[in-house]
Amino acid sequence: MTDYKRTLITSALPYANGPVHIGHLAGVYVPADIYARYLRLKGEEVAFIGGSDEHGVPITLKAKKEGVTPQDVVDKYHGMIKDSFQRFGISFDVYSRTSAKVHHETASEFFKKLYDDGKFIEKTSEQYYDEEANQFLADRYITGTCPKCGNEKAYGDQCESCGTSLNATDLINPKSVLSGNIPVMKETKHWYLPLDQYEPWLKEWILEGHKEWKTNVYGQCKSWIDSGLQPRAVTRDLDWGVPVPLDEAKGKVLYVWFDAPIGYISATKELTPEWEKWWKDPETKMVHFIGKDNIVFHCIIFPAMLKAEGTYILPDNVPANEFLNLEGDKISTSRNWAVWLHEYLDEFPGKEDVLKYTLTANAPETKDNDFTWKDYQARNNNELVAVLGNFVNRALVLTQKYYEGVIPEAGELNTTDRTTLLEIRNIKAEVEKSLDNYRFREALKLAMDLARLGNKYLADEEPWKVVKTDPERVKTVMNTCLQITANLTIMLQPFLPFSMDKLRGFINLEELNWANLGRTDLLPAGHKVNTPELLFEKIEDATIEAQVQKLLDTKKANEAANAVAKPAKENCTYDDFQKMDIRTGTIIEAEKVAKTKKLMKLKIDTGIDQRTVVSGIAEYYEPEQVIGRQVSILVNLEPRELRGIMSQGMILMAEDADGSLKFVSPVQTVKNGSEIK
Ligand code: B3M
Ligand code: ZN
Repeated sequence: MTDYKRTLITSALPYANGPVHIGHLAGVYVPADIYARYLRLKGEEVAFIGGSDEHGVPITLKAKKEGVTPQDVVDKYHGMIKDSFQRFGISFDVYSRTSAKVHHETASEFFKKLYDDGKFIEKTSEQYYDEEANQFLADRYITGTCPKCGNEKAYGDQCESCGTSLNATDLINPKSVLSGNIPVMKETKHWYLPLDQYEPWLKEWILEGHKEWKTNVYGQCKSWIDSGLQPRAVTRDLDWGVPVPLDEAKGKVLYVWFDAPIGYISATKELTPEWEKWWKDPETKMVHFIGKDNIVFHCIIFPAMLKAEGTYILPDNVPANEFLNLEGDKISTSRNWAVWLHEYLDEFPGKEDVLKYTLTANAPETKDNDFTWKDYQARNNNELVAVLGNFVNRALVLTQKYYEGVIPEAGELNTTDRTTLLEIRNIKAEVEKSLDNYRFREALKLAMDLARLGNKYLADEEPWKVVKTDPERVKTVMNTCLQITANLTIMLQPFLPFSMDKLRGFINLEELNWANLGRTDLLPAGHKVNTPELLFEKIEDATIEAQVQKLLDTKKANEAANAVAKPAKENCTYDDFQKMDIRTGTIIEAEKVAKTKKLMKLKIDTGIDQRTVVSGIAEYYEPEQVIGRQVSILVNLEPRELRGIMSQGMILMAEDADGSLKFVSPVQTVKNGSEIK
């Protein structure tokens, strides 16, 4: 494992067309950060690379929709993403962006080298073209009906309803997103990376050479390779991206998935002039942290690009994660179904580690997993507070109480003390094994075992009782507890960096590297510790309920937005309609009907008379909001008694998608009693 000199850790570059959410964090950034922190703690040389992916069609579409430039869109979200990562404590060594000059140059040179070396094939093909917009239509610029499931809003590259990946020409009734017109076919030339030529090499390199990759990753690679690889176009007809550096390629840019992974290289250049040692020295170990939808790009296409270039190293591992769902539903930016990092940071100040902890404990490492606010609360209250926080708090409070914060001599250890302390080394070895194999949730669980061990030891030894009979023994017990506490600050540092910084503050300990883990003399006798504060606080039900309510509101808003109108009723004759006498009238008095939730008693000036109508609007309006309002009223409806009140007629209301009622009123005031026909 460690015949490497240094580790290059890359994390997928998030698209700068929206903020990051817990799905991104759990899948990519939290595990990558743990890994980077762990290796640094071991004294290894690490470069942890991040940045925003600022190209691609969704960004241009968003810009169009908002009436701004693509650069405006990426400036906004890059700033936002970078800031929230920083606040959350993702310890990038560099966080760059693909609209940076260094990236345009790097990607451009990379393409040129492959071009000059004859690594591409050129192909002219027919693609959809919008004659009104004078533009070739990239996949996302075309919508139409999915041939598989009939969804009418499928994109030219994918149907988001059934998940099928499509070619634009597969769509039934294709339409240009730009003009709404039916696109025509027109010839265009593009450059392709002939992946088929790399098939034998990929088979050897992945299927034979990397059997240790995670099952989900290896399996996806195998199925791609087994189903036969095709040449992939690496250029597009688009005006946003890295221009293709060829005279004959005016108006074309590099395909976003060609330039984005090169972004890792550009970011490294931004980090250090010695970037080449990170990318070209075989003694560098490269690891890509990504989500499962990016596997093919990082395991097949990017390696083929690097191989074609010829001077670069290849990834040693690609520990891709599955997806995190939220309260049982797929996270979705467009449906606003997410916990957004920037909102979390604002709403839960000082609780960065709680989210890291929950996302790691529940990481979608081998299968899709679910984030629920209840689980978040339980992890905090039952694990961080009740186990870890409780242990260190008791250890430190007792040290204050018995020794005014001065660590007592260890004295003579008995077998329990010795086995307890020895266990630190065993746990350390287990945690290392898990981390070295990218099993972060297992590693965290093991690391927390040290806190559990401490708790159990303290509960078994009961120093608060023994102190009355054998104060010498209590010194040994407390010394042991404090050594465990000191070890916890090292072992949990990669997972809970903010909290361990805080804990080290409590015990006046500097940051120690991983090699010190297992030592039982980290805090020498005579060393003074401080009065502790709480390391973690209990999260109350009300806090969780508020978050759940926020999600329920989102769901309701989505349902309302998606609701389809009911089909029309059976036909009626004109005579049927003529029977109804609908007039305009003005509400002149209003009061809620006592002991009902829905009913309001209204007095209406109908132009014919003044009459009483009982209407079911009280859930949506207050009486003072409706007095003076002109409404439509069916005046010849058979009078009927409601709650002892004679109701003479009916006010017409429109029922909105969420079930709420809105008045049907003339746009301009008319004379009361005007017929509606
Ligand atoms: N921006 C896709 C994504 O966020 C893409 C990753 C690029 S990594 C080089 O899923
Ligand atoms: Zn479909």
